[in-house]
Amino acid sequence: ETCVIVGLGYIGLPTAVVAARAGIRVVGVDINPRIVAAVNAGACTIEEPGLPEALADLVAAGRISARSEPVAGDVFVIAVPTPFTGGYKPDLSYVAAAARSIAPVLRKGDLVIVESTIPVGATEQVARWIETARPDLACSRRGSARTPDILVAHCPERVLPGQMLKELVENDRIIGGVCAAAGRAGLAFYQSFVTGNCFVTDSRTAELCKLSENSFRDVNIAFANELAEICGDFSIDVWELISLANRHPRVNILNPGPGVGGHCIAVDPWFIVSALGDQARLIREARWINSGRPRTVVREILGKIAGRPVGSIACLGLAYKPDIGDLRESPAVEIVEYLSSELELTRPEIELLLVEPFVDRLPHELDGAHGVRKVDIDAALAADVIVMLVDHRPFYAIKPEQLAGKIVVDTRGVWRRAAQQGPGGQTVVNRE
Ligand code: SAJ
Repeated sequence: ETCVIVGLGYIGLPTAVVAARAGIRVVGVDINPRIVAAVNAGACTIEEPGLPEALADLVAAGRISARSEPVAGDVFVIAVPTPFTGGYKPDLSYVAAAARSIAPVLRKGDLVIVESTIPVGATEQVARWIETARPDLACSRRGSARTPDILVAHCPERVLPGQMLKELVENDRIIGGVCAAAGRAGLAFYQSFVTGNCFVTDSRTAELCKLSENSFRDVNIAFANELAEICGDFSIDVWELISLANRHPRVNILNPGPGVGGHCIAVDPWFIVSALGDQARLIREARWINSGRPRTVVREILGKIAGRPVGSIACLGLAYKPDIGDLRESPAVEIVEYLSSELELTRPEIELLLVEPFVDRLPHELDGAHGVRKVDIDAALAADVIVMLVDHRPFYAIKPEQLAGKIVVDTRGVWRRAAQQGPGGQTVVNRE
């Protein structure tokens, strides 16, 4: 069996590895010739633990190869980005281009799976795009009981960056066929390398299922962020509040923070809101709350330094979440951008010291930003103001004593959470 994976990015490349490990012959396709050349040389182009070694072995063994144009195969997996355009509408142009690029090589009986996150109805649209390009082949039709020439299904990825190789195999999968036969074919494909349970449904349910999962997380993080803002006004410590509320057996409040980053949770809810905003009021509001967090953090920093002599501000962390070097849609980067432009206008003498142990150089968003400089943890600790933006493991080594006399803005509650475990935290009255 040959599987052609279109898009060798964050999902396509690790999927190629787990499929190849299961004995499937994998041909990866990418429009970027640099990625094609790198993969064929066994070099990994994305950051993910365990991936470089696994990829190098499988390429050397001839089980994965890459090219710029699709070739004939049995299963085609589309794993290209679906960004959003200006009006928060999903941009399906990469998915459309991928569908059209495989159309010429499709043969009767082939299965086409869209893994990219897409709005409701888009898998049916993929079937129509293929049919327009190949009028000689009948594609899956919604609700049809007949087995078409080309089977089209949606199987959203749901892996957590940092744990992809494990989660791609162990997580349960939802397989949505445009028609029933496509669902059955998709099931057989995923069962060949997934050890988690595979559930078959229709393509629309699978599409909304993926969007709902990430919206669920976004709404819950927004709840925590809203509590943080309420607590600020009442002078209550939100971390203590949440840890106490979570002592209730049916309450599990997430962590507030500087905002929600990454390429999924901050994007996918818009795919629902842009289609049906009037029905998706809670999801829309959560998005506004979370995307407003970086500005709130900058206001807090500016408020704390107002009228005080400050030479430098250290920002700890730039990644979108702990212990990885992924800066996509990172609220920490956004905070540094805002802060640097505010300081340029009002306090141009203040230097911004940026610490990010998981990347070698600053992201291009910060090219030319006023007063910024990348430093290590020790140099950062000399700053007058310390802003904790990402709770990377190396930052936990910083002791509260090292912060004495400094202005501290801790958006992740790192030092607050540590303090709660020691004296001065909550009083536990043991009734036994
Ligand atoms: N965050 C908080 N507070 C929390 C938890 C997270 O502020 O209590 C922030 C993080 O700091 C980060 C953002 O939310 O900026 C998102 O991080 P995450 O770890 O929650 O999720 P992602 O974006 O890395 O991956 C998500 C996952 N989806 C869910 O957990 C429902 C993953 O399973 C999906 O595969 C992935 O999106 C995706 O590709 O859609």
